[in-house]
Amino acid sequence: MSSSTAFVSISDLRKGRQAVSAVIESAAASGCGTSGGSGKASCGSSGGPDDMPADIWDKVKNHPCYSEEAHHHFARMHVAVAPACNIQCNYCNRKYDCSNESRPGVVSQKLTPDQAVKKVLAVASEIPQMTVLGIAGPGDALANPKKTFDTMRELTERAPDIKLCLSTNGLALPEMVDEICKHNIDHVTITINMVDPEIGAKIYPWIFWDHRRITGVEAATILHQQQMKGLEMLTARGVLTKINSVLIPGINDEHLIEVNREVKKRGAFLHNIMPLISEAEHGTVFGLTGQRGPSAQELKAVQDACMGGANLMRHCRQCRADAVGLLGEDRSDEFTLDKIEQMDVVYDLDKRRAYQAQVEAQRQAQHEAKQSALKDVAAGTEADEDISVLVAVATEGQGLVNQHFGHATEFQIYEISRSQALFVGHRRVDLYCQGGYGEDEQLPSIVGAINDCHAVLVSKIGACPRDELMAAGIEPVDAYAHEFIEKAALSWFADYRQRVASGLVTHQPRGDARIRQGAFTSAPEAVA
Ligand code: CLF
Ligand code: SF4
Repeated sequence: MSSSTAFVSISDLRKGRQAVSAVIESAAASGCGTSGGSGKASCGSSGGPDDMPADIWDKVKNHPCYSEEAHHHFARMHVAVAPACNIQCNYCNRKYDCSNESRPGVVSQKLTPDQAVKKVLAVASEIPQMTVLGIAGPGDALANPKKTFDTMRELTERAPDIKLCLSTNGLALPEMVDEICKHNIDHVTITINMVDPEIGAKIYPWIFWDHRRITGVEAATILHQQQMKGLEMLTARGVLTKINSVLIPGINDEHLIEVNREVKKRGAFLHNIMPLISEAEHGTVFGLTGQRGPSAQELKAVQDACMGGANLMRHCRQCRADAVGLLGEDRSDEFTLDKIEQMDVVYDLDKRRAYQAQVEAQRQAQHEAKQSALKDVAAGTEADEDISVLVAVATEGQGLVNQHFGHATEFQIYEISRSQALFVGHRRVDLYCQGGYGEDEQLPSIVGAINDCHAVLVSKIGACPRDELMAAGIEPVDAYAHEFIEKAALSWFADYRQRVASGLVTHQPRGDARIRQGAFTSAPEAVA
């Protein structure tokens, strides 16, 4: 790994956690007035067709979770038909229902299979780039087999171009593999947080198994065995599997490296390591006992330590169990049952295919722009070979730098060096621009969220946030508006390296950043 983003090791982080609060507080102290300026106004998820067999590429190329490239262009939706769960995780509380504050285990509207099918057809007619239907909770898809498979069966007939996907904690998986294959469900996510039942006992207080509740290490042992068996069976049947792991600092952080090894051995296609979300107000055991989630640097350290093992997914948004839209946006409010009743639903397969062909062309153009920009950077100045930086990007989708700083609710984070432009995560933030004016009190939290970045690429930015970012050491860049993200980031990086080489700028490492808790997500198993 290269120098400036060669983040400290996991144990270093344990020894002396770098607090981001100091940065955030200092940014707060230097607030900028009242109404801001023009702020008013490797193979795996990043792999392409050359990295995998054609039949696999065909399965992932328009699946926004299985392909990082695809996630800029194609959408997914979830239908919340699976309320029950057969285990308890210490990070889950499914009692809440608050559509303003989506968080693990929250869902707005539970559906019957008939309602779910109606909703899928409605979304498919409005959002032709929606290519994947997932069942991801709000409980466990396979703890509700009838509802899950009734929905899938009907959709296979009525929406044949939509890929089917489900996520599960794995307890009931081995017994369901035949049924999964019968319904042509090509993508299955299993949440695996441990391969050591002693660690599992700290995460799962109980499971419901063989008509009784089982606790402790015995429960975790059964869960572990079922997860491994289920994964092996799916691999043997050619189903693409993704493993989700929730990173719980002090409990399974370093252990996830072993999880990565074990799932790779058993044929997992992707490994998605996600931060624990554990605010006290969520009412989860971890939330109430003060178990914290990881910082951005801690999450990246574990993900980086897994490089070379099972391929990593880093673009997960920990979606709600009723999410609709591109990853990172949530259009579920547009498709409530009462609104669907008023809609003129026309499922036009040809129209969908034609639209998706255009989207695919855009995806391909983005891919080519990235390859060509990489060549240019590699051919550039020889100075500072080892420089590697993170940049934040404001985007509304299509793989473009096409969002104003003040309109961003998340920033996408890319790691840029001479040899790569790699999506490594996203950071959720509060809107800076509200009601047409910049909200200066939001700036410290935005700076805290991207504090590990050297630059932020936006389509436009006002004078006030610009000054604030520069004071925090983050370069605001609007020179690449409406260009493809990787091309823009690599072009900025080439310029940055030249400035470093000429002595205009001194390259400095950045600090840690804060992962915002409690945003629009659903249960970690409820999610894939
Ligand atoms: Fe849904 Fe999951 Fe299928 Fe995707 S989500 S069931 S694989 S269609 Fe995707 Fe959402 Fe992350 Fe899941 S971003 S939480 S990985
Ligand atoms: Fe069940 Fe998922 Fe909640 Fe865990 S996170 S208790 S598996 S619904």
